Amino acid sequence: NKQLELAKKGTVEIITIEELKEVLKKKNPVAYIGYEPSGKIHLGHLITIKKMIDLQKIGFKIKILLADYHAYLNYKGELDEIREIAEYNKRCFLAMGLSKDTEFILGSEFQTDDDYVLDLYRLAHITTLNRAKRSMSQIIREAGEHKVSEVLYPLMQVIDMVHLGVDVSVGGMEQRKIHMLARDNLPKIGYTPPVCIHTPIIHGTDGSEKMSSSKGNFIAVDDPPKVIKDKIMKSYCPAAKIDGNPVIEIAKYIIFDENKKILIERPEKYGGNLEVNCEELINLYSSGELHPLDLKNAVAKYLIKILEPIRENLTSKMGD
Ligand code: IYR
Repeated sequence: NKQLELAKKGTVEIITIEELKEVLKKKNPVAYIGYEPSGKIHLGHLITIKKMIDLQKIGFKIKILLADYHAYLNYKGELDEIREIAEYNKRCFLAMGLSKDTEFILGSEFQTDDDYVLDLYRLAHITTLNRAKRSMSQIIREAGEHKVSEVLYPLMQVIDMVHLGVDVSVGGMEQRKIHMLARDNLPKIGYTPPVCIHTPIIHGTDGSEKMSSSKGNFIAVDDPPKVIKDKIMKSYCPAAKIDGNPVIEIAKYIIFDENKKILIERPEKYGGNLEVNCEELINLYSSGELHPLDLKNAVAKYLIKILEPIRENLTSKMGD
């Protein structure tokens, strides 16, 4: 089945495939993803938006939640600043190629509705503090003392799924524990949880756990070519190492998502040019036959090409 193949492409896991098959039979299935508005939209966001575009292509209606209250609860700033950033994020997401009928929703448009809040209390009633806290381990902003907002956040994310009427919820692997909380606890308050699709997380250019706008270890979708090249050249990229190597991840999740094969240009004395698919690249690199510098040059070249239309879109629409 072509639809299912496209839905699966590049994902880490789908919970569950059987349920997804059922959802695909529906007339107007809905898929959603939420983002805390962020000053920089980077390759981590791009991986998930590309998945939303895949789902859009196979007939899903797409809802993008600009989670302003969530960002506020996670100490990302004051509400008015966050909403301004949300506007910019919406332009970035559209520039990445989502179609015009994508629906953008601010969390604050519905997250204080009476029935939303009542469901939040019902979920709070049955969810242990421990589980709510654990679900935030990869999402919470590093801070000193733990605040109640930390447990409000995941409960709201779970209630979002039912109040936005979604069949599928998409997120990076860091969202997994919140999704599992939804899968386990929504049925206890009378709701059917959505199918969960998880995409890979990309490491920061410094090799740290994830690319994050607050850590300055990202490549933004609107970085100019020179900046992209510079950031790739300075990226953590240990020879012969695949795991946790952000340059390899960019190749695997972004470049090979759009190209079957890539051309690696090398001087004759270092072995000359190579044309490789993803598997071949990974084999060559892990055997040490491909030097980090040659890998970086190729990745920078292709990444610049992929990001160019997004940047063009954004800058030409400036001031609209
Ligand atoms: N937890 C997400 C933001 C978020 C996602 C969904 I899906 C929501 O319903 C609400 C918030 C993040 O880490 O950015």
